[in-house]
Amino acid sequence: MYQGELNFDGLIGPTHNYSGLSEGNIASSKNSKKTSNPKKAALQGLKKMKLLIEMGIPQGIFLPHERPSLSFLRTQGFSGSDADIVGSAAKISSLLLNQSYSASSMWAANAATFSPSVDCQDAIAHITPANLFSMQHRRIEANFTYQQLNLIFKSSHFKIHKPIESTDLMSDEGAANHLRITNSHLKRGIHVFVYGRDTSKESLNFVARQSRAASEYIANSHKLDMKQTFFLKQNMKAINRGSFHNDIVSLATENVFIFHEEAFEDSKHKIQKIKNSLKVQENNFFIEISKNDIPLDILVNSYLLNSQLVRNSSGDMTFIMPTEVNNYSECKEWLKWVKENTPIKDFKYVDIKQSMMNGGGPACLRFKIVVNKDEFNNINPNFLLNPDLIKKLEALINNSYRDNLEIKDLSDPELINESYTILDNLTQIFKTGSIYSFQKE
Ligand code: SUG
Repeated sequence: MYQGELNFDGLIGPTHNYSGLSEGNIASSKNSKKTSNPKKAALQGLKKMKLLIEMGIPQGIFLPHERPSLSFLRTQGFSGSDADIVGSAAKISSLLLNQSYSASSMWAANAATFSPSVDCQDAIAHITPANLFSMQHRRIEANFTYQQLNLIFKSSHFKIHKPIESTDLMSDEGAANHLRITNSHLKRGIHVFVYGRDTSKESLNFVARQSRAASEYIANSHKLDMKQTFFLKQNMKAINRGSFHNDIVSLATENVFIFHEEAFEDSKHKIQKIKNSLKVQENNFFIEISKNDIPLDILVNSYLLNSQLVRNSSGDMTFIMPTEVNNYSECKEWLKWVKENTPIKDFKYVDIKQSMMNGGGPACLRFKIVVNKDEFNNINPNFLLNPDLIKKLEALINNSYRDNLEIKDLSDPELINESYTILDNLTQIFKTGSIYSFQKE
């Protein structure tokens, strides 16, 4: 019987590719049109999940979404057989075709926002799927995410909300812009929602994806205590330098909150307000990274803070970072200081380069929740990794995923069936019945 932190990672789907769809995401633009390796990507993701299990932290998994999304292409005016739809999209709009093929549901931190029952006034855990309004290729994730959350979390113990109705002013990117600080996972905590904009007009080079109104809507519908809930604005400089989500410049686990000096607007004042609201002051570690120690650009390029910080079995904390962090002496210097001065004593590095090349680090790949024993028992066990499931997934990935996918391959009609066959196999492994639309037709 388990209680505490539990992560759901998105299983990387067979159409993982680099088509440069995310403006403002530096890695996605830089690697646009490069050849991807879906097999390597999925195995790298799975290896990270196995690491968490080895550390005694149970690991959940989300299935990939149906890609290509022919229903999306149909809404864009394409019709006929599956091959006709892809064929005419390839001729008329490669952008729409690429959007329909994106494997972006792997970044589960953008799947939804979670509030643990201990913090909600109705004592039930709340989950709201993100509408991902800002990016067309991600907006099409919301409905399937909602369906999948309902398959995994029993309604007696978890309230799954519908995604917020998509409008420009209600744009929501999920847990990537939400932090929770608490003395221990199952004690009451405070919530920090980080938004990019509060009007539709901001003078930015890139879109500010999270709107304040959406964050407020979630805090209210999750029945959080507003005295323990804060709304912080992202610093425009951070967005302009490539921090398209806040989880690239700050993170929090239990009593440790790490943030860059330039992560938030009006930072000193806002952080002081959060500190003042904490009931037990002395046990908290508010760690500010100064721009002199690590400039914003290095923080964004290294993805140092897009890491998983977890309580380990010895009671200290383990920091699970992307291997890219090793390329930056500034990060290594700062990590030395961290080890000497904070509860973070153990460092682990994961190779998830295939995801990193699209701007997704360790923290992007997981949806973090906190459950008590009763709630843990009300999660569908078919979605929790175990040695047998790992073996089956590794076999499927090794036997059926491509190790080379170029953008031009997305117009190959063979890829439609190939992808759907893999998804069909996954539904058999996970015993879900028919959940994809191609299985229902
Ligand atoms: O939304 N990349 C994702 C990366 C998401 C990272 N998530 C967090 N920071 N939590 C995004 O920008 C790239 C897709 C492409 O270019 O094909 C992409 O969608």
